[in-house]
Amino acid sequence: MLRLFGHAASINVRKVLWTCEELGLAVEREDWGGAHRPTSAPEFRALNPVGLIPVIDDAGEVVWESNTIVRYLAASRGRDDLLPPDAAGRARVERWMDWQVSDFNNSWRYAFLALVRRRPDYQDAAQIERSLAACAQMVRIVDDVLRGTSGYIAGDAFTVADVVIGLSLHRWRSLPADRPEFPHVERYYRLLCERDGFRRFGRDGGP
Ligand SMILES: N[C@@H](CCC(=O)N[C@@H](CS)C(=O)NCC(=O)O)C(=O)O
Repeated sequence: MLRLFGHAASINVRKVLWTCEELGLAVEREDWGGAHRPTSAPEFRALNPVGLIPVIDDAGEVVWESNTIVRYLAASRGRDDLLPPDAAGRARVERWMDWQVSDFNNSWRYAFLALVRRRPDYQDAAQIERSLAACAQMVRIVDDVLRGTSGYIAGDAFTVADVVIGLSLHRWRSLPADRPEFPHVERYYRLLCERDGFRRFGRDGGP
């Protein structure tokens, strides 16, 4: 069975769990990272030299980096609907995934650690405001794009890009702060809520 290393409060672990749900894959998860077993342990470093969760072991194939894992799972199971096999189709999906893991994630990080995780080392009011403003700017971009699609972030059909963008939007919506309203994002969120995987690992899976 597919093994997944990482605790389930992590947004990056939940990307993998949601993808497994889309694929109908059984997964055996072990708690690592956060308050669980430390990722500095030598047996964890042997799996992932950069010491971050999630990591998977798929019958001996070890993969780390959440978006890479998501792509690997879709491609290895032949799910061309979730990740097109041609270069142009892939690029239309992957660009959103790269943007999510870099710009979008980094925008909400400070505010999330301050306001949701309540980390004492993340309580600088000016940085919280900057983070909220930067994140709103990212969500506005998504809203503008969704206005022009009839469904999902990369077009008319659900793809793995929606897994990672959907979870980031969920995090944005969980920030206890004044947030601008984005009607197309709200419509998209309701659409994602029709999927078991998003309900389990997004909407009901914690902030
Ligand atoms: N770019 C990496 C980021 C992974 C990451 O930051 N993981 C965090 C949890 S979300 C982590 O391992 N933190 C250390 C820990 O939990 O002990 C990915 O997408 O997989």
